[in-house]
Amino acid sequence: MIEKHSAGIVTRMQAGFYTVKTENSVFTCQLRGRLKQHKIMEDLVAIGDRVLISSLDEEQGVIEEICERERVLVRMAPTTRGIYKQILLANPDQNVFVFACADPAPSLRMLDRFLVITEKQKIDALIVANKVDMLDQTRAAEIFSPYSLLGYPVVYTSAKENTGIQELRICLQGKLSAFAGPSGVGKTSLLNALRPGLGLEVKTVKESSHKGRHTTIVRQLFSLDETSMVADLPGIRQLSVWDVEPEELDGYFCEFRPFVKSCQFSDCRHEQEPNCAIKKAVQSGAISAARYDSYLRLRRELETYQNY
Ligand SMILES: Nc1nc2c(ncn2[C@@H]2O[C@H](COP(=O)(O)OP(=O)(O)OP(=O)(O)O)[C@@H](O)[C@H]2O)c(=O)[nH]1
Ligand SMILES: [Mg+2]
Ligand SMILES: [Zn+2]
Repeated sequence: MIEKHSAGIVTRMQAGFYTVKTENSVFTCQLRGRLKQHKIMEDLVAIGDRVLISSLDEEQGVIEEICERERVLVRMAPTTRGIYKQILLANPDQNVFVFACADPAPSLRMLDRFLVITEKQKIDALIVANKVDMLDQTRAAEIFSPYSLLGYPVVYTSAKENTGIQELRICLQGKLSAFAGPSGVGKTSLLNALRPGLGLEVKTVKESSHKGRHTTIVRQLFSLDETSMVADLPGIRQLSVWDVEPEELDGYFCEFRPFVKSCQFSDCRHEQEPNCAIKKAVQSGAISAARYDSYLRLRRELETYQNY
């Protein structure tokens, strides 16, 4: 008997079942037992993974192989049993970090952490400033334009009033993108605006926080057209980075890089050391105080992990 395996991509996962889209069909799959044996502290399969499946019938199959990942959007997730490597999306071409201009107020510290992850993994980043209808344009630009100056593209949108949607659509074309960000910023609403008729559930920030849970709870990939796919991810409350050493952190704050080599000490932590070029750059305004603060906080957090 010839075993017939077909290639596909994981588009959804829930409670041990994976939806796999092959060239001509869609299968609900479970994981072959032997694949479950290793790596208990990380996701074995993630959406975006390319897999080989064998079909049991027209609709059901078994995942036999997981192809090596080119890139990952990954975070360190706190669990009661310790730290866990959570793969938010496998093989993204681009990470889209969605924040609201207001309601909830943008957490730039979280954005800075997302940017560290994307720099470490060498994945292109796009920042979406949604809910522009809630703030005047000048104020929105004050918040987000420092990131354009750092070289990260920013798109201003309102899912509610349909502004900036076409511009965003163009940025997503031909790519597999992750929509990541806090809860309630409008990730799912943007998807609904990008693909009218999708009709995904959204809830007001109040409704969802009353229930103490997020509206989107399943990670899932959606096609916008033949070549463009977006992963709608559940909102993130707190973001910790995976596999970043404290010593390498300054390399992932892109505007720090040109200064780092001018510090007196090669292992400068940019905190209390004399003749620190980073601190001088903060004083002169070449590096913003907010970004420096994000760096310091994350650096201290990473140093505490080292003691585990
Ligand atoms: N004023 C305004 N409200 C918006 C906009 N986009 C989304 N909302 C509202 O914000 C709330 C949250 O939207 P969602 O799309 O569910 O947010 P989400 O980021 O997907 O949230 P999670 O799934 O919990 O991560 C809903 O009440 C939306 O109607 C916008 O551009 N302007
Ligand atoms: Mg959502
Ligand atoms: Zn220094």
